[in-house]
Amino acid sequence: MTNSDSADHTVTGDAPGQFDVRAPAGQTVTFKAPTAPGTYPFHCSIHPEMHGKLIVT
Ligand SMILES: [Cu+2]
Repeated sequence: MTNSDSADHTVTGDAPGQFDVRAPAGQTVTFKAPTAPGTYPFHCSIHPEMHGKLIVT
């Protein structure tokens, strides 16, 4: 994934141990996503008000 923002962010699964990757500002990083189909809510550990959903199909 690419962080196009000017601030660092993380993609951290809401459930402990799912996935947690730090994406520095302006950089592209990879992480190991869950393989089981489903919807995985995540947040940014730097900015806890930021939320998203990773959908594995
Ligand atoms: Cu953030």
